[in-house]
Amino acid sequence: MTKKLYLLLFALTAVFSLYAQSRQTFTINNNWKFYKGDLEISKSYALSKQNNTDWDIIDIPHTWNNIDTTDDTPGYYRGVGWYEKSIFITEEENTKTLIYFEGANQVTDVYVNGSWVGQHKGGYTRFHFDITSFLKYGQDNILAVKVDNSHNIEIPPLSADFTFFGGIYRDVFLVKLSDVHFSMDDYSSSGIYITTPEVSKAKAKVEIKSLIKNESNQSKTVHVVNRIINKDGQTISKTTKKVKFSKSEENKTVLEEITIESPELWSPDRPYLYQIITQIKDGKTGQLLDESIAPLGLRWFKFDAEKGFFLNGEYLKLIGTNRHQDYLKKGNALSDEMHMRDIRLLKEMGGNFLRIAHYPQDPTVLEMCDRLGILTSVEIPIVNAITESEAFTENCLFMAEEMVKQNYNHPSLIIWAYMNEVLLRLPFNQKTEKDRYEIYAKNVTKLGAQIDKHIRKLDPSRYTMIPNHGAISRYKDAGLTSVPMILGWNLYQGWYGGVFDGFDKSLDKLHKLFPNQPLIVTEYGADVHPRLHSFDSKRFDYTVEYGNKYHEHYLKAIVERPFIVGANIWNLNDFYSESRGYALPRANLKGITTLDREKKDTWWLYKTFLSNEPVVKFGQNQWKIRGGVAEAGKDYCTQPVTVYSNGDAVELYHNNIKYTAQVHDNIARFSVPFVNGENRLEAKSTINSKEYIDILDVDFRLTPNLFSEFKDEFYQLNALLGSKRMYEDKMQSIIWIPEKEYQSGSWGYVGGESYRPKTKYGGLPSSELDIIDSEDDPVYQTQRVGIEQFKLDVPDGKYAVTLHWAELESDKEHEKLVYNLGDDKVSERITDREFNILVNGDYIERGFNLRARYGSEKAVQLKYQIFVSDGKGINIDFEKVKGQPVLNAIQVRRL
Ligand code: GCB
Ligand code: CA
Repeated sequence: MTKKLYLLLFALTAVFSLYAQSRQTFTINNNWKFYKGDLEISKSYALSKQNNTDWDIIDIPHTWNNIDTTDDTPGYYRGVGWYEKSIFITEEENTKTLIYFEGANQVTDVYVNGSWVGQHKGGYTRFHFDITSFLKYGQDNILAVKVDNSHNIEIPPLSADFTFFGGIYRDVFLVKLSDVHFSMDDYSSSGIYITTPEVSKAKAKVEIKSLIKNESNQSKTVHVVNRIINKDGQTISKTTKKVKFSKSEENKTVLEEITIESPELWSPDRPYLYQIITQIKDGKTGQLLDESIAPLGLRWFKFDAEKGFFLNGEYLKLIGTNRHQDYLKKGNALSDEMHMRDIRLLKEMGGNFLRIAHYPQDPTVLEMCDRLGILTSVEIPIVNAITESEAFTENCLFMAEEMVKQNYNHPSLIIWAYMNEVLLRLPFNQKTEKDRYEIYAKNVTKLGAQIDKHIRKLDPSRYTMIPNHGAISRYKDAGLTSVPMILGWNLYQGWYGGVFDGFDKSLDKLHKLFPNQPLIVTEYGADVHPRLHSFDSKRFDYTVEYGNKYHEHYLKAIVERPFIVGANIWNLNDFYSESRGYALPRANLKGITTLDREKKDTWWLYKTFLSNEPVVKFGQNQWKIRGGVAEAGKDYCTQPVTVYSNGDAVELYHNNIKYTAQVHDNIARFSVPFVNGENRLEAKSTINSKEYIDILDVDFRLTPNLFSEFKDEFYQLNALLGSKRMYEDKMQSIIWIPEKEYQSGSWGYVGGESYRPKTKYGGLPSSELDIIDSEDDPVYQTQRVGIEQFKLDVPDGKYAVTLHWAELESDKEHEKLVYNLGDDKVSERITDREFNILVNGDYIERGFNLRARYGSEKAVQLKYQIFVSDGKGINIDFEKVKGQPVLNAIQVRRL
């Protein structure tokens, strides 16, 4: 809409509001009182007066879990929180007042002046209450809202790999309506439903159905005006319908059909949006009574199980991400702009597909997808399991209807989904409780079928989908795979278990098993901590390099197969998940951006492949402090460097030397001899006969191999024991490098082996452990067990040696790898250990017992100052008393 039109509308509304109101919608987000805990509500006075301590003043969006889910203590508050706000209501005639929530997690009760107005169940859909009859006019009114995010077996999700932040975490509005208005009673929808039963290049048929409510108790004649305006704000069609309400008649459905000749089509490349303005006007006075604006995107689409997806008759591979709605330290309480930013991030990457998982999100998400041209699916949060009860079923169906009706008018939306990996968390053992399991599986399928049928009836114009996990036969045997139109698969071969090739094999197997259903890879991903690196990366080490390998393989496999109609990376962003320990505690790190939306390498990998824009970008471009050991007889250390490019070749300049590499699958790979200190890398690539450049400055900390041949003065060594990882600590500006074995004249460990948790497949990696009292968990997550010595043949001088430990043998009951989609078996092993520590022959600790002194998984540091003389170097001995001595990391600094 143009500015002029806005002004005009605004002026009109202002004029009419002199004698009556059309719709007014405004937030009441600011200055609520908030109390964490439950209270008894009373009619006579405000809750906050009755209990006037412990109330905070907060603004909405708000959650009470943004901090307690990020700390070292497991668990987060799940219970009741009370919100209270006083609002002044002026004397107004014929005005309906609604309170409208975009979302609150998860059960919400609304009270006005101490009286209960209503309750809403479910944390991710919108809802409203008509509070007109509860209000006192010309007075202050007390709004009180009780929100409860306790575990509730009747409301999905029962469990899931994300934090269930409690609170009123999306905008809350007051809506003022005249007594004839579009009805929001239909599951808090807008009351307007737009369909396009026929679209082609030649013409488009548009159907506009509006639900109108007359609350005046009088007969009424109104005019319903529908206008379609194009992108430039010009009206291309206008229709008016006269509608009569008899005295007792409350609701009417008004249907309008409009044909647009030679329509502009909507697509990711050109997301052309019309708008439909629907107005209700008084039949006598012409006064505007209500008004609604909806986007109109004209497109048609089809999924083909063999050939893929077609939009407006043209083939389109759908590639994009999933998205969770949280952000660093904010939990799920985000501003509209923060939601919008994420969708831009996806578009900027070249993505054309978004799975809004695992729940409906803020309205701005779909608005942005309409505007930017991103096709979407939305789903209700039935995750992992169901409850076999009528109440649960009812809530699922209710949520499904809310989802469909509230999001009905978005052209970007093409798929309704429900039930994510619903046979992952089985309440009954498939073997030992076979009979009971089979009943459960039947109930799951029955529920799925009910939801599917319900959705198809509500909206026959879109597809339905169920995303399953990799245990294919479970879903097939239960009959669940024949329920939805599209099958989604969440596949993690090479992460939770198996190897990358297992992914390719699964895809081909799925196509054979389900030749008539379109297949989407609804999830795939690997956890990446952007500060962890390894040139010998392994699954579950959380390194950038492993994540890169994973996505390079998966992307290729997806692109090669037309029958894979689409794929969604898990996930656009890292997100909070309380049950996870990991490299960065309490978060799932499979995002291609971080919790604060720093772009990981994988984001660039996809951008280079998907985007039409020229890309030349260093991989590992956030890795500014590198480190490594000088090669024998040399004063440099050679390390791989990658450049993403959609050109044919890349030239790389380093220290006045030029290297050239061909681009394969969007990557040029180099080996660069890094010298101590500043290293400027410059990459050049010619794309469409223009040259593009990227520059990366690396601060390389060269560590001596033989101290005697090291040119620069030895300053510092930071080594991780039992590890092949490197960890960049930006805050302290240091790089941790992997251990190495001691050799004469050099440094390293003597004896011992890398810590391996005793599990079936090497199982629960220690990189899963949440280390207490450290922000640098990776420093402590690995260790050398049975270490005898750590030696450095440093020159004479004064040194500070810091030894770092954490006992990795847990003494706690952990719920480990909750989202283990492989089948690693976890077993606990508890050993006790005691050892003596000697530095250059002097006992500095005797009977050192980590667990006894500090407990397990707690970061411990001991710093010693040492004078080295007579060329003796530094010798740290570990003498075993009981069990095996360990060391997690060591720092040696010259003073
Ligand atoms: C899944 C789940 C998702 C998890 C993801 C993971 O399959 O659908 O909720 O977060 O795997 O990272 O394990
Ligand atoms: Ca919002």
